[in-house]
Amino acid sequence: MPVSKPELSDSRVIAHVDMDCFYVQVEQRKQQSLRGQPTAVVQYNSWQGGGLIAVSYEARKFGVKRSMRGDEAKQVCPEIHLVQVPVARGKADLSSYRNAGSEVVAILSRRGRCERASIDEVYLDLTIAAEAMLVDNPPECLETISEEVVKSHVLGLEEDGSNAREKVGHWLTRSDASRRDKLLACGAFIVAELRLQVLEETEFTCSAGIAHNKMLAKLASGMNKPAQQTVVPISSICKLLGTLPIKKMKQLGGKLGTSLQIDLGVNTVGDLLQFSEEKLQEYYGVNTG
Ligand code: TTP
Repeated sequence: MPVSKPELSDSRVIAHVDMDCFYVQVEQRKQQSLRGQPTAVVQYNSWQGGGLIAVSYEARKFGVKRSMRGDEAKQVCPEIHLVQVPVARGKADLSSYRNAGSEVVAILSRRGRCERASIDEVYLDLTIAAEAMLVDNPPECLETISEEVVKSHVLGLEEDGSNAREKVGHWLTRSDASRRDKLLACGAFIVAELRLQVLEETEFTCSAGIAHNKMLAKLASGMNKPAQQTVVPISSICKLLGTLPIKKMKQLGGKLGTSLQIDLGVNTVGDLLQFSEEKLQEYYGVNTG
């Protein structure tokens, strides 16, 4: 079900959940001896060892990258296990990955509406669940908080130093926080619980971003991988977007983004904010501007 229409609520709580090195995890579950081993899934075409399409985090430590072929990966990491993608009728058969993704969606949809964004990515609308938690079981009244929640990253909180978890724990349970931050904190609790359920029931780890909209949630889910989650409070947005390359913004990845870079010297969202709407309309017309 699409997660796109604004809710009646004053602010939505949206999570973007992205599985870690997904095809590898599916193959590691089929073949348990691969767990914890440097592993990659390669395309069915075996030329030069096949192109890598998914690389485990253990293999990434050796410098193995998705752009490599199997032979090259073996050079940088001789102990890597290469698993060929399943093949049916001469073509890659992705059904085991698709089904594994559906297992995860079934678990996530226990707490909110899910929109599957790709084979291993899901948007989750947690607005209703977070609002209910804030009324029935607010974070500030919890006696204990799980390890998984305090391991969250909260953008804008200084994370260096030994007391990062204490700071996160404090941020999540502040009684004087704004309603929006409290809703995000509830979202963080719910997502941490869901990620643990996914791990217990499917053996898969995933990472997540928790924010007030889809774009920010997606941006955050990739910031701390694997098996971690990142929260985007409103107060962190200006800094986050200020340095964000415009090419990463939805609809600016193509020609328009290139024109902004070449013709206007705009490289980040912060640069773009220096231009008035009128100025951009002069360059690109009323609608696009
Ligand atoms: P991704 O989510 O891009 O990457 P990933 O899950 O392997 O790793 P990460 O932890 O960095 O998110 O892709 C999901 C799966 O889609 C991936 O496991 C394999 C498949 N895939 C392809 O088959 N071809 C591709 O070019 C890409 C990018 C992914």
